[in-house]
Amino acid sequence: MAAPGENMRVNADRLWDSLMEMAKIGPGVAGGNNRQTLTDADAEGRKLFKRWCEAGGMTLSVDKMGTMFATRPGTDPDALPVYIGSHLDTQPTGGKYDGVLGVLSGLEVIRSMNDLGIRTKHPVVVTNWTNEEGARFAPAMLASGVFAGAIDLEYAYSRKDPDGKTFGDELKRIGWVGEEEVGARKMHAYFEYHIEQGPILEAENKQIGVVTHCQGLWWLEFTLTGREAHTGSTPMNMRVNAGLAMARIVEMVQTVAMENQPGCVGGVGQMFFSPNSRNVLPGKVVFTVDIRSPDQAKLDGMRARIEAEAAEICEALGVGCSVEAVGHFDPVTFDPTLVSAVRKAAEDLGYSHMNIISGAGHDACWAAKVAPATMIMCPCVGGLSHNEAEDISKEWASAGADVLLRAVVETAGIAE
Ligand code: HGY
Ligand code: MN
Ligand code: MN
Repeated sequence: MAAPGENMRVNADRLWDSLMEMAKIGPGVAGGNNRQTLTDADAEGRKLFKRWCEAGGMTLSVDKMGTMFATRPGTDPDALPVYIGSHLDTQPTGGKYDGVLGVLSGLEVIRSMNDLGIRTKHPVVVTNWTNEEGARFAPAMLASGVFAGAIDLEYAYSRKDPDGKTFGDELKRIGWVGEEEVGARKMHAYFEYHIEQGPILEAENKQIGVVTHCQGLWWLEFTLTGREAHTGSTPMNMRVNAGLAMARIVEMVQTVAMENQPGCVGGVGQMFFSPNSRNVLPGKVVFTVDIRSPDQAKLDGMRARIEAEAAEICEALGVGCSVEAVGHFDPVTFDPTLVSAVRKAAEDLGYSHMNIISGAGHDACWAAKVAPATMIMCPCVGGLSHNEAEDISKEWASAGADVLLRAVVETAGIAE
């Protein structure tokens, strides 16, 4: 019998089966998932995760943002827990692995420790953060942002989805308002395992991303006010065309991002026209600009330039323009000790690995504000994510989970 921890690997088949089981909940239309936060599908996924955690001997606690914390006790009840977290909510046309891989790999770490008879000094807690995606209720990483004290609970409860439903009402409707104060619990360390959602690891043929940093983000929500008018009978020189202003701003965002290369991105993923009728010039256009960079000065410089040039574009067209920052976090540097634990685990396991900066935002970015935190990444096919065709291999999935298991056990300490 190997000493506890010697043959420390997860059960790859069991992890894969759990991923495929969860993927059946909130199916998309093209093989992915539409399990948006606080929908009935989200509630069903939560129930399944709760059942699995309890079957694994864990106890569940829920906070006032609905975030789920499943605890496996350690031998030292006074020791702060080591957390493993990510999210079960998906984009409307999401993949089966974004977020879910991290939560279910955390569960697999617990299941594997149970199988291997490993007892740790620090407790280990697996976390499902509410509303990581920010697709239905902006901003992204909402619950972890409240947990880190960066976002106010009442503000979070007030956020509205496109149908005007509030976060607070929807959380109550699905029955997942917990008792626990958000952010009351303290962490010894936080790990998040996630697909890369970009092309680098696959292109470099590396199994493991040792995540050292995450780029920062601004979500700038523009509201442009034009004049509703007939698209046929209104002469061109009489138009107050908010749609044209929006088009010029989207083009300008592209220009600003390209002029700030390398190391930044900018684009628009969502826009609303009102009244959104084919033969009515829009009276109102609302859209969100998403800009990101690992460089703080570049990120903030892009924001300032985009807001200034958008105002000029709108003024020239006589279009009203207001902008609100509806999402933000600064670039993140992850904890060097935990980053080294991840790198050592990959080396001990003989997995190819490289340092990487996360392009996407994650709950780990907020966790890093209140505890030592870091991330592990695995490749994804073609770097594709936020697309139902998002794909990974079972081998990629379990390699990262093996690294997670070893890094967590190393950090939580094997009890004598
Ligand atoms: O937007 C992001 O980076 C994350 O997917 N919520
Ligand atoms: Mn994610
Ligand atoms: Mn995502």
